[in-house]
Amino acid sequence: MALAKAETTSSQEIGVYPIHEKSKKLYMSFMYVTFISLLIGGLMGLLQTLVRSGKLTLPWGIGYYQILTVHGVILALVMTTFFIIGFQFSLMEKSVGMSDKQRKFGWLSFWVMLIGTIMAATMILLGKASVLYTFYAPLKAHPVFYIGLALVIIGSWIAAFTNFHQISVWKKKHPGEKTPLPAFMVAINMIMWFIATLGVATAVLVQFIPWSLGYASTINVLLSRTLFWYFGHPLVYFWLLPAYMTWYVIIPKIIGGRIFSDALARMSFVLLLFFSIPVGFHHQLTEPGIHPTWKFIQVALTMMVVIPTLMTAFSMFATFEITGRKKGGKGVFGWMKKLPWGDVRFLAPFLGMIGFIPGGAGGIINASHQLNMVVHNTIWVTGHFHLTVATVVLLTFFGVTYWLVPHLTGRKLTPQLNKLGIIQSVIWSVGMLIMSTAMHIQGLKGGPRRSEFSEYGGTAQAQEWIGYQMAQAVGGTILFIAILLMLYIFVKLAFFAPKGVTEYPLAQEEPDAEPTPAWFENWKMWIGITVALILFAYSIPVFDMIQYSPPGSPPFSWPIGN
Ligand code: HAS
Repeated sequence: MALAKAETTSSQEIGVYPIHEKSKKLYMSFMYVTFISLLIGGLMGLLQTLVRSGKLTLPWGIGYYQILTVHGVILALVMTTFFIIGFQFSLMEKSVGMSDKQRKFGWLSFWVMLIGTIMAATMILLGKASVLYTFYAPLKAHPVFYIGLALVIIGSWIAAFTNFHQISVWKKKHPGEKTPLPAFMVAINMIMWFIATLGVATAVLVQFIPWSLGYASTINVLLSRTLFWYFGHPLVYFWLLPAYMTWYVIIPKIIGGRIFSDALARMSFVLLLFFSIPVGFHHQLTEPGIHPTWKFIQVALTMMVVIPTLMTAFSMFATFEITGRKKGGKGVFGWMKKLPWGDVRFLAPFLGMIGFIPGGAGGIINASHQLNMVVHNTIWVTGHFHLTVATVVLLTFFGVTYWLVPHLTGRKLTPQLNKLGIIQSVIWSVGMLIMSTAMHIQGLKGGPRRSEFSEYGGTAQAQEWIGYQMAQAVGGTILFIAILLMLYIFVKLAFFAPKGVTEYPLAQEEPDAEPTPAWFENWKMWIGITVALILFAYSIPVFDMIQYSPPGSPPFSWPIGN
């Protein structure tokens, strides 16, 4: 059928391709690494809260910063990236298909990332890279740590370009059609990821590796941190966007509804692409050497990134209400009763959405320059990101696990496992509520982040913090119980649950949906605007950092002399 020039087909069947048996092994491999990482990282989290409560001293000379680095790197960088790439590959295969050759590249990306992870993790465990996940200069790690991280990035690029290839092959076979929504979303996330990782890859290859090998005696600290945060903020959206994919295209199907608006979903993803990258300075508001005008500009752009998130919240409410009313819900809130509260595939992500209300509000506080002066480098920030990544994102990923893993292993989520999942989600939420509330309050009282237990010479202010640190240990312990429960459910779904067919729940558009404008397929325009915004926000300050840099720093390592 010929298409009108200004618009593409409105209604399109999504998810028509089956997932090949060979692909299932690949995606499960990503899931195994994810859940092993959850166990290791979670255990380190528990140890940290216990150490900070003053009730535990680490044995065998293990350092606090060593376990903090394992915790951050394994959970924030490894677990998330493996889950996201595995999940995104599955979305891509369902919506645009995957060839044997593309699958081989999928495996290549997996192995490159895994080898990189093992290299970095070994150095951290040997105590040669206690530099935390932000690896701020002038703290220096062993060169193998940086090379390992570079491999993880390269592996993820292989995945990104495989995804782009999948779309381009599909588009050749479907001229004039819009890219299926899940594939469109994956493409946006991977374009953002590729552009963002260019920053951290530059820092690692040009600054850190030569410096750690001794080829360069000093490092430009401000530039390295800026390149890190150029990547570090889009990193948090790289975590969030797969959660949004789930909210937009999976949740409607699970609750028995349809996608609220294909065009709105695409628009929010495009806006997230624009505004996720040129905002890294909101992590560096206290950093000297960056002119306040550029900080102001990047803070203004940060506030813009809130818009697509609020569009997402609006879309979720609309999906819930429309579906609830179609099912007979009456009155102002009667539709809420019609939502499937007993289905863990819905409940876990929903609890994540609730967590985003305080988590997002905290983000806006962080981004407000004056308020940032109060909370920066306090444990408030740790509370913020445990609400966002460890609640919003992770509970959504758990929600995905309940159907994706049995779909891939040919098993079924039994009513008992569903019930256990509900218990898990509630325990997780309670643990996180206790831990992150205590972190937020302690942060407002000046409690620092990234710090071991100390009474700071008996000062009254530090005494005030101890109660909150105890509460964090209670929350951390509850969270660890939830992790063990999640691992039990994962193992059951992977190996022991009864055999059967589990649906891959992809929602469809409303049959009479408004057509999605054709210009959404204008990738050159989206990438062009993104690059223009980045050049605007970063060119002059980065030029200044290079041109007027203070003398660089020699390396420091922890423990001293390491
Ligand atoms: Fe952040 C620090 C600002 C979102 C993660 N952030 C961090 C760090 C991490 C992180 C890991 O401006 C620490 C980095 C480090 O180690 O130093 N953040 C923001 C802002 C947002 C934001 C403005 N952050 C996130 C997300 C993350 C994340 C998402 C992970 C996934 N963040 C900052 C700043 C700092 C920072 C500063 C630096 C602080 C410092 O000084 O160091 C925004 O994107 C937030 C917008 C969100 C909303 C919420 C919308 C609500 C929704 C839920 C709807 C609910 C429904 C259900 C539909 C406005 C979508 C309701 C149903 C019912 C029935 C009620």
